[in-house]
Amino acid sequence: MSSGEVKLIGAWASPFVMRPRVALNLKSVPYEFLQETFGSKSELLLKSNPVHKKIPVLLHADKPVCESNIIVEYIDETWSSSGPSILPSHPYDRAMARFWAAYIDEKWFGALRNFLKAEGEEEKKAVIAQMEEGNALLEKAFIDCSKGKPFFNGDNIGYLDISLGSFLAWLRVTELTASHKLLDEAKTPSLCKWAELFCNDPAVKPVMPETAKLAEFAKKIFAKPQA
Ligand SMILES: N[C@@H](CCC(=O)N[C@@H](CS)C(=O)NCC(=O)O)C(=O)O
Repeated sequence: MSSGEVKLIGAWASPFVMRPRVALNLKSVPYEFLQETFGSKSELLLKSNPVHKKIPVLLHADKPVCESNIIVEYIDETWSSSGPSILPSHPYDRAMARFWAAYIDEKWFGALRNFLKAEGEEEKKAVIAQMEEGNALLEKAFIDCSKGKPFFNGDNIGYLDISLGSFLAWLRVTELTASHKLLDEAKTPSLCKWAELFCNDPAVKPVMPETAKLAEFAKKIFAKPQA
């Protein structure tokens, strides 16, 4: 079932929505991008993802698929003969990619989010330590997974590249807001090199939010209500 209309419910600024967008680009699948308005949820979203009510949702011939990493796997399997393989071919490498993708969402992103919310120097220092610890783990994971190649997945962008790379724009905005480098060339040289290659990839560039535009958006959504 690889034919049928493809639609993606999402929003340009969402790191989770970026994942299926990169995957669809890698597979050269045309799709209609149905953007949600920040702060409200469309009827279509509520009907398509009644459990979590979150974006992204992929609609393939009107059938919904939810959760960004699951959507990326679905795209890889559905359009398996088009473009490079997104999941690694060896079961062990696939297991490692899924392990680190879960770590990124459950732990690493949690620290990044806490950094944006942290108040006071002590709280900020604690989150920076958490982030540095996470980055060091991911630097080592990159060296192990990439086996000397430019991406986690080898020669091409794959599952884990998409999983981590989707947060790079928000990472930059966080660095800008905090005037603190979170991905440091001296501490994580391989990740820094990888990040540059990822951002410049033709499947990524058109869907990577512009830092200044995202910073403006972040200001709006994190603005504290006036007392
Ligand atoms: N685990 C989900 C997370 C998706 C998610 O958090 N999406 C956010 C946008 S970045 C959302 O829809 N938030 C609305 C809400 O929480 O109600 C995934 O990977 O798709």
